[in-house]
Amino acid sequence: MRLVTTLLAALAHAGALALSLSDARLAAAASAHSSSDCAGCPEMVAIPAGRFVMGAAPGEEEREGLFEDFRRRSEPQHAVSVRPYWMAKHEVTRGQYRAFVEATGRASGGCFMWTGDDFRMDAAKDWRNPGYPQHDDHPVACVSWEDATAYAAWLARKTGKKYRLPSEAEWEYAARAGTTTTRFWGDDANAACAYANGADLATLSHVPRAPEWTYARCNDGHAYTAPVGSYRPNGFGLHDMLGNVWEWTQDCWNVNYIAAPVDGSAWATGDCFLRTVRGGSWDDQPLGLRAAYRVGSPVVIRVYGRGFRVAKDDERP
Ligand SMILES: [Ca+2]
Repeated sequence: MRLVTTLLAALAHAGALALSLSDARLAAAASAHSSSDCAGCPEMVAIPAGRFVMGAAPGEEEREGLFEDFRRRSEPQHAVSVRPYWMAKHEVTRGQYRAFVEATGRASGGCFMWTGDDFRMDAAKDWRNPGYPQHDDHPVACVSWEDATAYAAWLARKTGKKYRLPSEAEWEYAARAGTTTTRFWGDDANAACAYANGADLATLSHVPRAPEWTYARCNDGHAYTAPVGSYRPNGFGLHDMLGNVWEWTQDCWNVNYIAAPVDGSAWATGDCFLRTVRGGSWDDQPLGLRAAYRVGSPVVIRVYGRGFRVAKDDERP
């Protein structure tokens, strides 16, 4: 096992070197191939095919102070090959979600809110009012996996294109954008404020937290959600892959990566009442804003810091 881990670490290092040389080319290619399929549709970025190492590097979870019960869920690291696909440049906004609700009559109602010591359902909250100030250019929150999947299906019907949620592997490949560090900007959680909206000094002044709660020791300017695209993009030209809101993926929940798919497809077996969410949100500690971090959650649950972004099949010849 130690040898395998060492080999994977070496592979990750080699991959970082290879990809760092082509980051500029990849970013240029991505920006040259972004498009939108309709007025009001999400702007989509063409993500090139590639191979990457998925999962947390040995020692990362301990270094980040991840709670014991949550460790080993992003292991073992494993190489994954990904075909070309499209990924939304931004999280789906409240305005985009509103258009979907107005067109389809999609119901909503109730959202899990942080009360200071626990998450509790508040029947009066929903995506229109997640319990904190938002505008239509902020990411939609209080949407379940079922809501997110219905949005993608509506977009597919509307445009004739194959919209869907990203697989978990596609999500992490997009979030890393060729990097092998803990976060796409590096390992330093306290450098987050230029790149991601997480729990920071701004959040600390607005949201009640337990004394042991940690936060980025910088100010990102937003106590709650920020307008999408407020922070620097990653090497693929994608914004907010970490922070702002958690993002649903297609995959059924599995408690670790033993026997995980290695072709970039979604994991269709496991506990499919739970699906994987990624990226962390505006109220998450730095340990939650990591490329490798993953959580499973019931498909029907709406949470005040959780939204999504869409992906699309690449049907270009
Ligand atoms: Ca913040």
